[in-house]
Amino acid sequence: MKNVESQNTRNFALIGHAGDGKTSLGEALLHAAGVTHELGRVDDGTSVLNYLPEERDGHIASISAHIYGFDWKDNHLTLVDTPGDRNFQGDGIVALQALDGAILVLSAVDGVKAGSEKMLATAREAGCSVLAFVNGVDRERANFAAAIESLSNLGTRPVVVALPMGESESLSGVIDLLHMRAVTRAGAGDVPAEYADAAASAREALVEAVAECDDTLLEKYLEEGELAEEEIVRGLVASAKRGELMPVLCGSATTEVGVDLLLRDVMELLPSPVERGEWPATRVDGGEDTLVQPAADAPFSGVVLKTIIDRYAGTLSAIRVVSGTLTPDTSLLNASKEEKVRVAKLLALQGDKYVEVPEAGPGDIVACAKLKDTHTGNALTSEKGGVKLAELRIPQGVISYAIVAAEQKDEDKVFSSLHRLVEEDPSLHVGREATTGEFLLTGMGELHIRTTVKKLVRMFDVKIDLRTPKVPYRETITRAVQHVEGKLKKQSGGAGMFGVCYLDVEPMPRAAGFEFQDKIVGGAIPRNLIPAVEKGVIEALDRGPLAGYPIVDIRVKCVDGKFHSVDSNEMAFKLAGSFGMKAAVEQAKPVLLEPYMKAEVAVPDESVGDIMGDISSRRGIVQTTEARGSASVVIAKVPMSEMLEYASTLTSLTGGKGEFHLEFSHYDVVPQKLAEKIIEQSKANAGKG
Ligand SMILES: Nc1nc2c(ncn2[C@@H]2O[C@H](COP(=O)(O)OP(=O)(O)OP(=O)(O)O)[C@@H](O)[C@H]2O)c(=O)[nH]1
Ligand SMILES: [Mg+2]
Repeated sequence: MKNVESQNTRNFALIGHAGDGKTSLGEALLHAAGVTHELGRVDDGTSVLNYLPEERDGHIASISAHIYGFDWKDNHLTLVDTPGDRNFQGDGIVALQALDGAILVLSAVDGVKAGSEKMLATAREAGCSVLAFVNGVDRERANFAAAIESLSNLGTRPVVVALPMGESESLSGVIDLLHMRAVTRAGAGDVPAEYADAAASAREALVEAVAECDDTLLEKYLEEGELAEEEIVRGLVASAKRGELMPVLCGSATTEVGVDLLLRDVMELLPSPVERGEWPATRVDGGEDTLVQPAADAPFSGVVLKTIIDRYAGTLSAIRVVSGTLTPDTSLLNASKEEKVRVAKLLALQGDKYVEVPEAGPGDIVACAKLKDTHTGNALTSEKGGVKLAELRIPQGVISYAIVAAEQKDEDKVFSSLHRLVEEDPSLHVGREATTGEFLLTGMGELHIRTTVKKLVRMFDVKIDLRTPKVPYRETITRAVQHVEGKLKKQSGGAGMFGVCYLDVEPMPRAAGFEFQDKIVGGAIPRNLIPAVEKGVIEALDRGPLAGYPIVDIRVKCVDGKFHSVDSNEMAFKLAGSFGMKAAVEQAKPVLLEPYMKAEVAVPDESVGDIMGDISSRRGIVQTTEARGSASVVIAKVPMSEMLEYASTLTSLTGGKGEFHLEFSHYDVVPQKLAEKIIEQSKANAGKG
């Protein structure tokens, strides 16, 4: 890694829909920069970016964000190739927040497709400038104009900076509209006469768009009818940073058309860490808000954008340096954990290879091995004069499976191995659902979970079985009741126990949770024993009367009570609280609640009717349908219990052309008939257990 000025550093991600050619484009950029001698190809397993075994055999797709730092001329660039499939977007969403730019890769055949918006939205929130690259212009049925059109639904104005010369098999190069040159495999030259008109009008549209985003430039443009090259570039960089314009390039990753120009425009149009500017933080000493400048001589600060478990190197934390200069063998503070960590070597990341480097400055991305207790998203800083940057946001998993070790003897190993994988992939979560007692593996989708199971076998030689999880039902009350007695009286022989409380309960709105109010006046229950009543109430809420699920959305008021100066104690009032609560809920017409998911189902137009019909048959309510790129997206609220095995239904309804995404929406009352069944079932299970 060259020791370059921050001005000559670029950090960017490749984002976009699955299979549109992000990894291939990454390979083409590495080849164009002279980093790889042969063009790496995803299809024959020679890609240096898709290096995991899961990315190379059978189903070829990236399953993790991969980082590659490289030098080109006097510049240092780090590209992060992210997977397009929502199942695997977790660590890309985190990494993106630590970068300065993104290239949205889209297919020249179908344009922008549903599924790209999440990453695009993350890039924008993170303040990244976004370029678009229309890829696959060499493909049959490529349609550049339609692809540009599809970009205009993204809340920004696409502006073409590279025009394709030819389309499909006749694609021979691109025209660089910023410098009005034709770039082909033979090199750069004059724009051929046959493209002169098209190039001139595209250039005019470009200059006009730039001028319209800047009053000073607009004035000059209106007066002189043209802008200087330097002004166009400056205007374009600024409006792309604000998200007003999206510069669009094009070409083909696999035939390497338009890639040299892309490399140059990454340098020209994406911001350097210096242009990206300051980062908000708080001072470690004192805690005041501050802004961190990306200066090499400032105290060190950085964020962990990815964790890699390497078979030889151990756990590696990839760090984006925000300010200061990091050198080997130093101590740092993990500001998120308030713990000291020791940095040994600094490693530049080149896919699955690591190269030692002597230092890293603002904008550089380097990895350090074995930083104690340090996780993806954490903020690190120097021990003296340190600042705490905002931690990176970790996406929440949306689908859970119950897991059991395939062989009982492996039980401990299953959990320790899973925890290693969770370290590497922050969108995975392992936990126990208290109400059902099951261990749940939660991730971004079914494929994410199934791939994790395969990785467990490959990396740790342990097998787990996946089961459909039990639905986490809840219970609640539907009417208020007053003055319900909870009484404990034990006065026969030995020390007595005495406590009485009176409770009012009332329903609260959905998702309001639980509230306890102390309304005791005149010391009917001594102050110090009221928390015991609350404890008892909370314990009783744990198991509802219908089917043993937790009770939610309830307000409980302790309004009166009785006590005995000798026999009353904490235990007595806790039990009284618990008895009172049970009695009150029984009287307050309890009902069963079930979780609803927000489902987004993206399908070809012709399948929309089938999807809507199927969703209604699952007790779902379709809210809207909308067009996203070439797909139609059906948005609905559906009970979780009905969506546990939706993936196979969707495949059969759409011939494999559908995609769906679920996330928790809300709880609602289970219809009477169904509730009876669930209650019966739970009684039967309780009988068995
Ligand atoms: N003809 C043609 N094929 C391409 C081009 N770019 C990629 N491909 C092919 O498209 C397929 C998918 O390419 P990838 O580079 O793996 O796509 P990706 O966007 O990284 O996919 P995910 O990692 O799954 O999101 C491969 O078979 C590539 O060879 C292109 O410009 N032209
Ligand atoms: Mg890929």
